[in-house]
Amino acid sequence: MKVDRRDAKLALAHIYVAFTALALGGLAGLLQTLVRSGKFNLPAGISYYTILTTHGTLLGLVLTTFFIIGFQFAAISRTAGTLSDRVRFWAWVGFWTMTIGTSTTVFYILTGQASVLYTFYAPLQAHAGFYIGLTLLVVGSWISGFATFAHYARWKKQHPGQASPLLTFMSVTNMVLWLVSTLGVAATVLFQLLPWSLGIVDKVDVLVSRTLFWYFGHPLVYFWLLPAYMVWYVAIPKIIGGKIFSDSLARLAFILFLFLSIPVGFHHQLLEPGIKPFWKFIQVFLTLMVVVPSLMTAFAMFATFEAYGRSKGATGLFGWLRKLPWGDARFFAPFIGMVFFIPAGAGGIINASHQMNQVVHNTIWVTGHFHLTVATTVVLTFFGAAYWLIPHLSGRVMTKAMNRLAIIQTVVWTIGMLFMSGSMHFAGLLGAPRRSAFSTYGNSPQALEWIPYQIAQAVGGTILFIGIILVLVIVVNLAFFAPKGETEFPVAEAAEPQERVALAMDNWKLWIGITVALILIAYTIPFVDMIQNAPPGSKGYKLW
Ligand code: HAS
Ligand code: CU
Repeated sequence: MKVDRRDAKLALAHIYVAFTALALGGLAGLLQTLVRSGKFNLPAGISYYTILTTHGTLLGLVLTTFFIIGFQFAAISRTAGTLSDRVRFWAWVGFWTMTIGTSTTVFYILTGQASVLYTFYAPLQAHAGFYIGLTLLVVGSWISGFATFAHYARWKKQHPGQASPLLTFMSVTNMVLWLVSTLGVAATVLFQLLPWSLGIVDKVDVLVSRTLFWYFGHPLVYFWLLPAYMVWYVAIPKIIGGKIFSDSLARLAFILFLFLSIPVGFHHQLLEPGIKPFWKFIQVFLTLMVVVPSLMTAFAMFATFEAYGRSKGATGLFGWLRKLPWGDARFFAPFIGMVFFIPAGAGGIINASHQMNQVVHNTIWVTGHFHLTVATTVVLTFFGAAYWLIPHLSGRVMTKAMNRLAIIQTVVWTIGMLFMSGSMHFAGLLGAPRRSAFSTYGNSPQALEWIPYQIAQAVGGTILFIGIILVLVIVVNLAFFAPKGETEFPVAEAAEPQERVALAMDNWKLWIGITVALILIAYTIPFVDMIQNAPPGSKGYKLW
């Protein structure tokens, strides 16, 4: 099926911004690992924290949000029909709002006025322009969210009694998750951080602002993960020539993410005072529940691969592995992402276990954890998707040479990340802090133990930077230079379509109702506690 040119342009615009962010953010990442190796100093008095904020914001918040929204517009256009002119118009308004917001934020970061890292924890205080830019980024994404809902509503109206297409259902779920969770970050920015940075108030309640941040910060990581799961559930089976193991299981997993992603933010605050252990316990329990839909996904992936392999005559426990299309980068890159998610998820469960969190919290172990989850599982899946999505949108085809380069890119990424994330995990267990520049802490024996691992991180970071250059070469080729032709947006069929179950799952009132109820249970009492027992608040600090 040919894509509508106007929809293609919309999705491509998002993807161009995403990969521009990858280029700049990746360079910042390289510089950071070099600084932390102790062998390199930044020129011209540039602060390590400026570079760290650039890296985290551009890759964690900009690359992801733009790629995801671009991908989802392409996905709903592919599965629920060409966008209406009105939806497309609002989608462009969302795009430009996000882009202006991003440019504003990046300006204040690069000019050294907002070195507050991507989590912008109070009492670190950035220039107001940083928060205003972020607000525009979020507001723009809301506009895109409502454009997505409008497209879905139109499809439902035109197809009474039919279940929504799976990818459209998934995109809607992800945008509902995003809308409900960004309310937290919008609240802290608009009511706390912005007035405080403008000097309208001079004190900020740190615990309240961090709590509102993590109300958003955890679902944020699932907002990144769910589009990767869309690729795994829907595109990968088609690419290998198989079927979706179960359409209903996939929908159920997504709904469980909607329920359980938000009421778990305290697992980032386990070591913060001011929250009663009981509420931390409740949220840790819910965190362990949100592991379930990922385990369901693992099960479904294994089932898809095995069913396909056996249909091709594979025998034995792992015979199906040999039947998979290893030479196809559209499969290989996401598959490596899946393999990495096994240790990454195990690390997450360690983090969530209260007692073990005391060992790893605020150490570079956590940085290792999220370089496996988001910077490998999610990002390799996005790269794998880009290898068909970009030519699909640009009206071109990927050549054999580019496919080979993409396989090499995946291998380079794997090696780089094994070095970098591996040594982060080890150094974290030895107590090396995260979020800090190079220091030997007065040649303390413990700090000297970390240095070999920091050098290994710089080796990994350098290899990863080569990986970034390779993927940028491929992306530019696919967008502008590859031979003209048609590339499909792969959408697999379900092995056993269950239309009635799927239709019953288009029940948004119930899903949003349960989501809100769980949030109220997990947050109301501890939040009221925080407000009632609030300390006097803190003035702002600029420590860089
Ligand atoms: Fe996390 C911190 C707990 C998942 C990202 N996490 C972070 C931070 C980020 C992040 C960015 O409880 C740092 C935030 C900051 O700056 O402070 N995380 C979890 C748990 C999970 C989890 C329980 N995290 C993610 C994902 C992320 C992400 C996904 C991004 C995309 N995380 C934590 C906690 C902290 C934390 C604490 C705070 C730490 C602290 O103290 O600060 C779970 O959702 C993980 C479940 C996943 C699985 C894996 C299932 C495996 C699958 C693959 C199947 C493979 C196949 C191929 C089929 C159980 C689906 C196999 C083929 C073969 C041949 C083998
Ligand atoms: Cu989390």
